[in-house]
Amino acid sequence: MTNQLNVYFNHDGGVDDLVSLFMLLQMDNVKVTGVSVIPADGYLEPATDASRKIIDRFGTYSVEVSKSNSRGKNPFPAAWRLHSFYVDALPILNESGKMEAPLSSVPAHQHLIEKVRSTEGKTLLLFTGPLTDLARALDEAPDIEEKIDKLVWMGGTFERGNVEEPEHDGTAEWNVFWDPEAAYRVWESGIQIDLVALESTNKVPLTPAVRNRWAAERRYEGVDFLGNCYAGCPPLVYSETNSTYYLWDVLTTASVGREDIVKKKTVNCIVIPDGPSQGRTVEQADGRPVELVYDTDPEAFFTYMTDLGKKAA
Ligand code: AGV
Ligand code: CA
Repeated sequence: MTNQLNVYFNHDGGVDDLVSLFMLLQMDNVKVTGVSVIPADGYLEPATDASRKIIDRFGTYSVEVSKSNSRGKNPFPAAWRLHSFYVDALPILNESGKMEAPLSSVPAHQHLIEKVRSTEGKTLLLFTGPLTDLARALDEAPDIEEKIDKLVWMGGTFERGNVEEPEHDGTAEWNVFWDPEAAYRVWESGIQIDLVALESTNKVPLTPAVRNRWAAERRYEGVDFLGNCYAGCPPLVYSETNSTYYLWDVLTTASVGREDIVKKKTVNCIVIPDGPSQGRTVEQADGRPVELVYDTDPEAFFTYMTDLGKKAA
């Protein structure tokens, strides 16, 4: 296949992280060069195993998976992290009784360095959890910067945050909050950043209507898989709660395969590394530029997602 984008994917084991992996593997214009798992919004073992099983069941080529040994500053609620066990246990991922996708012997940040260096041409980095492994990779191997096409990251917001924790003022998005210093470090690099912030992901909540759409087409095994994954997540019905699920990471991943479904604008901003607003992204004239993904077309997005689900065999 010509014109394929090399994509290295680091995720943190949430339902939408694992669904993102499933989607990436269906994209004709993407070649996944490696996957790594950081135990932020999930637990390391089930999130790694689920990743390998998704590659085995729905991928068409071999992809190596690496475990991160990074730890964050502000842990995710256990109730959210437990979703990783649920996806890992889905019967469709366990039918073969085998796990064949190779497991790397090096931790995620070194795996990233290894894959970026050994891949011909540039690599796009897709991150749907905190940036800890990238910050560590840049500290250890600054040379990789020139081989990175750009970073597409689900993180940040310039509106209301989604962190509701004691000792925090609620202005941050969780992936920044888990390790604010890592985001601060990446902001100091010269890498182009596409920031898929809450501004756009707020437009793609999980709703009963979306679920019904997948249910109606569950005769496709890939669409049935999507429905089953999201069966464990609370949808948006009356009003938002702290557990309401959005398709945060899936929108981020879809923006890699189909740039036309999102709108971007350049924003100069900084990351607050500590204190009660830690993890907040703030617009500032002398801050570093990022491409803020501030809007999407939800209908085009859900159609693209479901079509990829139909494609999976
Ligand atoms: O802030 C969004 C990030 C995304 O990478 N994660 C979930 C997505 O994988 C954290 C998060 C915020 N609210 C949540 C989250 C919720 N209600 N349930 C689970 N995770
Ligand atoms: Ca995530």
